[in-house]
Order: sequence, then structure tokens, then C-alpha cells
Amino acid sequence: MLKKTTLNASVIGLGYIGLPTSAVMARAGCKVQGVDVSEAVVETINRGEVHIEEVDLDGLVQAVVNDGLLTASLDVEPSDVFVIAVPTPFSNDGKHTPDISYILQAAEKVAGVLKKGDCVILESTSPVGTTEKMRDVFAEKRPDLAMPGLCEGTPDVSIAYCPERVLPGRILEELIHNDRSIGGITPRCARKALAFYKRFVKGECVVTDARSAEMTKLVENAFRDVNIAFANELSMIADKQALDVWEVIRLANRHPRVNVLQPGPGVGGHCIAVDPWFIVHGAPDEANIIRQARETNDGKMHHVLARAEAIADANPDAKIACLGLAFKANIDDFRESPALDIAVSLAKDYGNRVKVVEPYTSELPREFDGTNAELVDIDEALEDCGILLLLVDHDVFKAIPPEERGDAVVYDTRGVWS
Ligand code: SAJ
Repeated sequence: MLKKTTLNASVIGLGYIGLPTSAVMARAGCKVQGVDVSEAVVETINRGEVHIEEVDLDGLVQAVVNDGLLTASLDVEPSDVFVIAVPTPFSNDGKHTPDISYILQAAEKVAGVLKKGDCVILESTSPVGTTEKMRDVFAEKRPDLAMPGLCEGTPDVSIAYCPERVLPGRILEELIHNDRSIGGITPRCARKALAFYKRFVKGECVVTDARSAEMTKLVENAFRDVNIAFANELSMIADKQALDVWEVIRLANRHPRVNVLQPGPGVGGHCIAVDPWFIVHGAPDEANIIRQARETNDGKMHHVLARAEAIADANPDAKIACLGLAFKANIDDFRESPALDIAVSLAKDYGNRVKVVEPYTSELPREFDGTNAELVDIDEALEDCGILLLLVDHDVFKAIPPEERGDAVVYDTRGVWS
């Protein structure tokens, strides 16, 4: 039975974070208004359906929409709490400059309905200082309201930054159980946001200031990127020295204080491949390892492509099966995916020799338009293709026994068959 309550919450941006967050908040008893710029997204959610794949999300959204606790709309309406979860891409300047315009546009819309006592929380991954910039939009648009950090005495609204740290495929579980860092513009703001998250978060909620919370999120993803870059660099060294990198990592990880991550075809997704650049942009002269890690992980994609092309050229009669397009295992998300880039590049160069296997799609993404690549199932690929290029460690690929790979030339970029 779903619990009713009077707290109204508004979530701006109904993507991979905003929609699950809305649904979890609604299940906790908040009356949630989800806001998105896409009419199709709004209509889909109001039908009780979802536009993104995430474990158990469809059932939860259906339940909270049916119960009247979640509605979607194109316009922001008055609320008690506003959670902003819109994208922060790069600008088009080729310099990895963060583009916070979606946040500032969302802030302008919220400013129009803001009232005394409201709490605004930014969840989008953001460069340090963005929460203050958002506050400045409110200050400019609403001179009638006293803003935290800009007024003497008690401000009229609370403003905080609280990044998500959920893993795709485990979002509903991690939204509840992960610890959260909650950074207020002032300590009072942090306490107000804390009281809100306590409604549905079971993990520990640690309060700090907004700038530290912004940096914490970037550091988490940069830390992972640097560690993956170490593994990817090792794999390129191992290729040069004819070593089995998986064996070396397995053995090194038996040391009690060593934990090398796994090499792959590069780092994908909209977080780890993006967020470290926000640190580099903020401190270009200091962020050397972080910049190098990004370049190493991007470079790994070209290394894999060059090796795959060499195998294709050495076996001119063989068809090439590209196994997987997603940015990581067992999800349908192809954003910033090195596997997709490699397969598209091969399709452009080798035409109908290229067969793509991706159990998480029913048609080839538009990046393949104009190529003669074909989407096939795994059995057809195993029968037809003399080259197996494993790009994503989906469970369905892991389950292929050696005898089914037969005499095919195998390039396993994830080490699942080693
Ligand atoms: N990868 C490797 N080797 C590894 C681990 C990952 O090559 O050993 C690759 C994956 O294949 C993928 C990429 O890295 O291409 C990123 O995958 P991921 O599973 O490391 O992370 P994401 O992008 O799905 O989610 C990350 C998480 N951050 C951290 O683990 C520090 C998640 O907790 C964040 O919430 C999320 O970014 C986000 O939204 O920022």
C-alpha cells in the first residue's frame, strides 16, 4: 500500500536519474511532479510507462502514476522541494568546456514559482561553483526572496547540491542504499536538504558545503577513470610485449593491497568519460594525471580499432562479428560507447563483412546509416563469422563455450574468454 503525504516535490529532468528518483520519492509518499522538455517523455510517463530501460523501473512508475503520486508535465509548478537533474554536456568548442546552460534554464523556470520556505537541490553532475551560479539566477529573477550566502540572517529559500552516484542497472537499489553527500550553500541549507533525502535514502547522508559536494562527485568518477586508464595502459604494454594482461592482473591482484581494474575497448557512458574533464577545465595546469587518464582511455579505442583492422586485413575472406555495442555489460545504453564507435568505424571500412550482435537492440543505431553492416543474432554470427571481436562483456557472450567459437580468430577486448 503506498503511503500518502502532503510534501510536494518537483523533479526537473526525467532522464536516467530524474525518473527513477521521482518514482522512488513518490513511493516514499511525496506527491511528485516530474518536468521534462520532451512532450513524448511527459506523455509516456503519464500513461504509466517508461522511456528508459532500468531494472524494475517500469513496474514502479506504473504503480506510482496509477496511485496519483507521480504526474509529468512540460511546465514547472509551485512545489516545496525542487530537484534539478538535467544533463551537463560539453560545449561545442572542442575544449571539453562544461555546458551548464540546461541547469541555468531549469533554474529560471523554478525561479518563476519559487516561494518562501522552498528547498532547491541540484543533482546534475556539475563543475565546482555551479550551485552558486544557480543561486545567482534565483537572486536575479527573484529579488523579493532572500538568498542563502547573499543575505544577512535567515534566507527565504534553501539551496543545496546532492549528486547521485547510482550505477545503471542497479539504480533503484542504489538510490535507496548508497550514502549521499549533501552540500548546502549554508549549513542550514544542507540540513533542509538532508531532511528531504531522509524520506527515502537508507544510506548515510553526510552534510558538507556545496562546492565540496560538487568536487566529490567529479573526484569519484575521475578516480575510477584514472584506475581504468592504468589497466588500459597495461593492456597496450602487454600487447607490445606479447603478454596476457588478464593473467598479469589476476596475479598482481593477489597482493593484499593491489586491485587493478579491467582493461576494455575504452571508457564509455555519460559520466566517467565526461566528468573528469570538468576537473581539468577548472584547474588545467594542475590536473595532469586526470587529463592523461582521459587521453589514455580515449586512445585505447584507437588501439583496439587498429588491431581489429590488422586482423581483418590478414583474414580478407572472413566476416567480422562485432559482439556488443553498449558502453558496458548488460545494459541498453550506447552513449559515448567505444564499442559502438569501433563497430561503426569497421562497418565504414569493411562494409558487408561486418555483422553486429547486440541483444539489447532490435535495430542498428543510426550511426550505422549508410553502411552495409547487418544486425544478426549470436548463433548466426558464430556460424558465419571467421573473426570474433568481443567488445562488451554481456552475459550472453560470456556463456559461449570455446568449442562454439571453433576456428574463428578471436580478439577479446574484455578478457571474458581468456
Ligand atoms: N570499465 C572498464 N574497466 C573496469 C570498469 C569499467 O573498462 O574495470 C568501463 C566500462 O566498460 C564502461 C565505463 O568504464 O565503459 C564506465 O562504467 P562504470 O561501470 O565504471 O561506471 P558508470 O559510468 O556506469 O557509472 C559511474 C559510477 N561511478 C563510479 O563507480 C565512481 C556510478 O557510481 C556513478 O553514479 C555514475 O558513473 C554517474 O552517474 O556518475
